Amino acid sequence: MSWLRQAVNPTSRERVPPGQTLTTKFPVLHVGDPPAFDPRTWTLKVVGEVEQPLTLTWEEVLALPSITSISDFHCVTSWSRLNNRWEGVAFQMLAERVQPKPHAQYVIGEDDWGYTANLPLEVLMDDDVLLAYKHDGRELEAVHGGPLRLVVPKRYAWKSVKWLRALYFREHDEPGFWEVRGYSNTADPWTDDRYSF
Ligand SMILES: Nc1nc2c(c(=O)[nH]1)N[C@H]1C(S)=C(S)[C@@H](COP(=O)(O)O)O[C@H]1N2
Ligand SMILES: [Mo]
Repeated sequence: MSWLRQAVNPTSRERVPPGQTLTTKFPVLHVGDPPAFDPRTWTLKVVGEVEQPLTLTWEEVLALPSITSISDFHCVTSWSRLNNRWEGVAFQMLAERVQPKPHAQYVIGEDDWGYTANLPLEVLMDDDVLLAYKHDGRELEAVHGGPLRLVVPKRYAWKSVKWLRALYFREHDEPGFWEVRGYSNTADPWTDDRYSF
């Protein structure tokens, strides 16, 4: 991999967690097929243990203030892609709108098909977490989760739900699609925290 080492600066090497290998490509990884997207009927539900539940249309999502965040992406199958430029809606801002109840400790993200991933609310409140509709300056492709995906850079990428349609705020934790299949609940790349057994 020496050619790749040369392509990145030393600081970048320090950004690769244990057991990960850098790629400059953008691999596509998911179960199933990208769902069809109809902007006239698509909605995003932000519901559960919140004071102000929200159902947003595609137009309403685009009308929200947007942020750009550059972050690294680590898949548990061992590839990492640095410096992804994500653009979309900050999770922090959405949380401010819906106002989580004090006992809301967890959030489950869900796609069109029922793929889910769970995270503590605290993890999602990081300022690099967003609901992205653009990647590296271009509209997010369907294969990468377009029209809208969750991006949680500090956790393995399976937590970054593509084709996001709902965020459920919960009092209790609820393991998601990969978590019930043996992947780690916490999924921290820096501690090589891949499996739960
Ligand atoms: N809805 C949904 N989101 C998903 C997945 C999936 O199967 N379905 N796979 C996850 C996994 S394992 C990874 S590594 C990333 C891959 O994102 P990418 O295909 O854009 O690289 O999406 C995550 N989000
Ligand atoms: Mo992954």
